[in-house]
Amino acid sequence: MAVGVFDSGIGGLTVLDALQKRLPTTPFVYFGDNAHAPYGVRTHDDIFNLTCAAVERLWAEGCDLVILACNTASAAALKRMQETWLPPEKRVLGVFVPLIEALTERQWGDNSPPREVSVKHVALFATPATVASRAFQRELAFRAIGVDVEAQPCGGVVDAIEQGDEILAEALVRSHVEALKRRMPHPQAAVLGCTHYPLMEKTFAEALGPEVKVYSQANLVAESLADYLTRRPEMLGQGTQSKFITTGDAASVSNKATQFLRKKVVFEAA
Ligand code: DGN
Repeated sequence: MAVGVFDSGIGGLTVLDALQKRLPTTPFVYFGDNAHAPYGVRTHDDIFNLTCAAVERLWAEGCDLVILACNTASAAALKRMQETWLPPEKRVLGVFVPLIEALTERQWGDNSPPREVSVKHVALFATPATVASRAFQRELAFRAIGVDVEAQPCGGVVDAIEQGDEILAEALVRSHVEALKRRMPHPQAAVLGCTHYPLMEKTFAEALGPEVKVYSQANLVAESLADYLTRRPEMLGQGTQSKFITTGDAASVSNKATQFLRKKVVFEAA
């Protein structure tokens, strides 16, 4: 049995990379829905249907546990999947909870009532669909009170990164940070709520200034999954090699992914 990792495209490879480093003997199956990416500008119904289809494909690969590495899917589809669609023997986990647990200094699975936390002003950077879903604020409200969240939809950044246009990506990140700072001049923490943004972490950090703590997801998700698997060892895969599948053109997705991650990645057609 392998652990499934889903993303709308190649961005989730930042999460997979951290997972592989943290859990080197666990096999993963990565599913990139490149034929339908980007998700960030789609309707919630569309994102829900595409994410369910991807998760079913990962079940066919034997993955009873699937991580939605995609923030847009975690934000727009996960709750509905868990409430209306997911059979009890399967698990689908998203990327927001580990991040919010870190931000609110909670242990994994601590479901005690919301309480005051030291961080009061949080900047969220994400795709337009993630921002519109308000999923981050909803999850945060289960755990913390009195936190002011200012969210910035970062249009254009994913496309610029995928096209390898670093200059444009940097300029867009700086202008999104400036736009947010006009509404929240002194955030204490910044959350990078998109798979692609870890690659721009330095630019975000520079534009935000040294007093802002930047939370990037990949390592937090890897730590949280490792913790989850010590509690549910039957979900822990073993034996086989990791595999990469895509709904897009396997050769061009492999090229793009290899460039994106700066190491060789070979995709097969889904
Ligand atoms: N993977 C998406 C996310 O984390 O929000 C970004 C790419 C997209 O589909 N817009």
